Amino acid sequence: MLTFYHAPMSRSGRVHWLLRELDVPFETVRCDIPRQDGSGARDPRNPHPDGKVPALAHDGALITESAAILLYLTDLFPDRQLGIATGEQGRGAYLTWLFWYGAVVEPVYILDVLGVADHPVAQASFRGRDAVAARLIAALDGREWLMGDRFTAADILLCSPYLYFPDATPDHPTARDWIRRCTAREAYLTAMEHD
Ligand SMILES: N[C@@H](CCC(=O)N[C@@H](CS)C(=O)NCC(=O)O)C(=O)O
Repeated sequence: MLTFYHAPMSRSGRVHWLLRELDVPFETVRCDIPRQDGSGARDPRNPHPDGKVPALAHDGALITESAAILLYLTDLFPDRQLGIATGEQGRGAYLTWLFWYGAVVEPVYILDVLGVADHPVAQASFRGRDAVAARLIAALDGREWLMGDRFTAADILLCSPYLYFPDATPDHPTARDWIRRCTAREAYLTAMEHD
């Protein structure tokens, strides 16, 4: 059984979306979390070591970190074709998108909000918003999804910051059309409705 620790309107929304895409049985534990406005608190039912969401429990294993959970799930259900399986062409690119998100994209946007994205150390380590946008736009040029013809969890993860912070969306029709395609998916709309 899959147990999903979730707080609506948070990073766990992308795991919720993937679970709906996969269309597999799962149990949801809706967790309270401390929110930026001072509301909320750590939920004792949440097994995440930092009290955060998302977290996923499966067969005695606890998986945390959005990208790790998405990869775990798409590997667990390869028949659903929402990831790129080991041995399949494109596996390297798929892993690259997922890891690039956590290692570069989130830090870039957080540094930007903090107003220090132009610091030479930030630039040397992560580049910046323009580089993130350029890489996405180049990858999507003439393609429907990041992995080409197949919608994958990489699209869920990489489009997620723009769903929460629309103003950060790269100002380019290729990016805007991709986000529109992502948010038109039935599973996304179902997840939103449940939240
Ligand atoms: N890198 C983590 C970040 C998880 C994260 O920061 N989640 C936020 C919700 S958006 C949270 O649970 N915050 C509660 C807290 O900081 O205690 C991931 O992507 O899974």
